[in-house]
Amino acid sequence: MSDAAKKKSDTAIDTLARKDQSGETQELTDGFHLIIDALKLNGLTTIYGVPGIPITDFGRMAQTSGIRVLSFRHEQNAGYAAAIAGFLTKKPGICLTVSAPGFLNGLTALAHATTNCFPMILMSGSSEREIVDLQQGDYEEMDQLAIAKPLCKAAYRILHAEDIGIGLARAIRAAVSGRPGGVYLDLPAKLFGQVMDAEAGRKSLVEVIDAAPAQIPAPTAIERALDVLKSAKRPLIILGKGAAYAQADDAIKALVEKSGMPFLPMSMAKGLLPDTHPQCAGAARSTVLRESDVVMMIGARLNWLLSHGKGKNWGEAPKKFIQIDIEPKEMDSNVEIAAPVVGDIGSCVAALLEGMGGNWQAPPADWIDAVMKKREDNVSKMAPRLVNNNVPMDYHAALGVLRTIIKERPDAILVNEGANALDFTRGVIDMYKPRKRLDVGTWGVMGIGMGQAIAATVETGKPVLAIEGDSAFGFSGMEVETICRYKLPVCVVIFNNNGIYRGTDVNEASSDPATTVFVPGARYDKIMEAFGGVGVEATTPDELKRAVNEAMDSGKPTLINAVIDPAAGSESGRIGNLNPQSALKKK
Ligand code: OXT
Ligand code: ADP
Ligand code: MG
Repeated sequence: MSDAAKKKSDTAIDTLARKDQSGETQELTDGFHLIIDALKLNGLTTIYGVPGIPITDFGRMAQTSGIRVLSFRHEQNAGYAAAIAGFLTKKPGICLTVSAPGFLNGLTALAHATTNCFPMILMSGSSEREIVDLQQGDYEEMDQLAIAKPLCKAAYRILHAEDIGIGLARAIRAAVSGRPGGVYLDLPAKLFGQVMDAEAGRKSLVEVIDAAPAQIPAPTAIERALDVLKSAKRPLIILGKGAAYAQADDAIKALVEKSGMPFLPMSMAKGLLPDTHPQCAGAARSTVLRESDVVMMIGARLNWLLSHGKGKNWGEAPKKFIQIDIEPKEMDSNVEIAAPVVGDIGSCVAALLEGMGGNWQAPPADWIDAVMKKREDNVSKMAPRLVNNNVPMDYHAALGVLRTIIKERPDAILVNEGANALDFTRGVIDMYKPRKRLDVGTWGVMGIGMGQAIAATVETGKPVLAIEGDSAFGFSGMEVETICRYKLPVCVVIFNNNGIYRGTDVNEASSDPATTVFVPGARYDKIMEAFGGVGVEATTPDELKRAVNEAMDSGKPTLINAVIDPAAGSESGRIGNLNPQSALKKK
């Protein structure tokens, strides 16, 4: 028997028994158990969700059968957890919701997963097809499949118990193969209770073989890319979160080091090589974008985060782009790509390394010197700001101590959202290891915080430090109860500046507060205490340092309300230029 066949026949499916007409006992299974067995067979052993009709019993049975089921307070947070679980593990993260409203709550996260190229499966219970299709007003009636379709990579509905194996196999393949993304799986209530012969059920399950097959680049594409690289006088490598996702860490490090080229990590690619690496150009960002002549993108898109590869941020110098991506349609999406390399990053990087041979010429010294000089200038400009004693604290004072804590604990996972709270943290806190920085991603979405924090520790066993703007935290704040309930080693630091961007806006027109301000002096730490966690208020860098170190040492759920000067931030952080009013002012 092959290993796969053995695993399948060993799958301990919970069965029911009934006597047939001749008095023989027949072993039976049902939809509930077949879904559980199909998940386990494919190594999907964690579910993030919210219970309710028609999936409550399914959650209970899954938990009984050894699947870890984490119940959240809101499906969107469970969805963000599943999405980041996909990023961290390269397996689809599973989110489980009830019908219509629960499904819709999960849908934002599914769209986010698709946008960010994270594999995820949203499994939602749904109402009776016959009633939904005739629009007769069923409980939570909604044509969920039709609604999900445009927001994900693929959407499937399973109507019959015998199709569960195939249905789940299709969902897994769609989520992880090629460019990863979100998949919707519609599970009508009636499916769960459908009964079938246990042996036939067992045989109907599918263990997906080679779910994300290697995609080997064409040798001509590799040659072309190497020719362009060789012609470079001022080369740059940009590492994106696709490179972090690919888990080809050693090969990427070898390529960067062999090339001798400066590299710029996108936000979630920080740490793929340490930010302190001599070739890291993170602190010379504008210089390398503006001055480079050849740019090799590895798992990064030329979208808004890279000014679409054109315009003033990219300077006057003509540029040639090499792009490594698994998605052929990504090429030429914004500017011409001189050397497209289509394939999976592991295979592409390995082929490039081989093609570079033993004596690759390092880039001209004047280019490396110019980049390093800019980097050192920026680093030394920032240094004094990180040790200031302003009262109340500004972002830099608070981040100065958190930066040291991450340096001392490079295995901890940093979750980060907000505007100023995001942008300053990204710049100040160096990362040392791959996939340790998780944040708002391609959409800049607020609300990923607690879901990501929960999944990050559940999936990796590592402690989490979540640095949150006070507004950002509010989108998922109720999940601190979830963190306490599951006793997770998560330390949340809220940069509390009394509002969105700043806490200083005033509404001159009425007694209502301005639209961007919150209750001044709010004590977010008390929320954590309400659920048995540790709450601390920190007004100085020393207090902050002590509280975070204690939390990281103890592993106890902790929330620190770090009081930040309400005037310290700026509108929209570093992307204020995207506000329409700011564009108008420029005209
Ligand atoms: O080279 P130069 O000289 O230019 O310098 C650069 C680097 O070289 C240098 N640097 C360094 N110097 C020294 N040392 C080191 N180590 C170093 N590293 C870098 O620093 C500069 C800057 O570098 P950076 O940051 O790399 O470069 P830059 O130019 O900023 O990069 C451009 C971008 C675009 C790549 C970058 O800015 C980026 O990644 N931005 C992401 C921005 C983003 O996604 N923001 C979130 C969305 S904002 C807004 O939409 C918000 N909302 C609305 C909303 C959202 N989003 N979602 C939902 C569901 N609903 C509503 C809301 C409600 S934010 C928000 C809440 C905000 O309030 P909070 O209370 O939460 O937060 P606070 O603002 O704190 O109050
Ligand atoms: P960033 O925001 O960090 O710039 P993006 O999300 O824009 O990153 O880009 C990630 C890119 O990585 C996507 O275009 C995606 O197709 C690609 N990608 C993801 N996984 C792989 C992989 N294993 N091999 C090749 N490309 C990948
Ligand atoms: Mg704020």
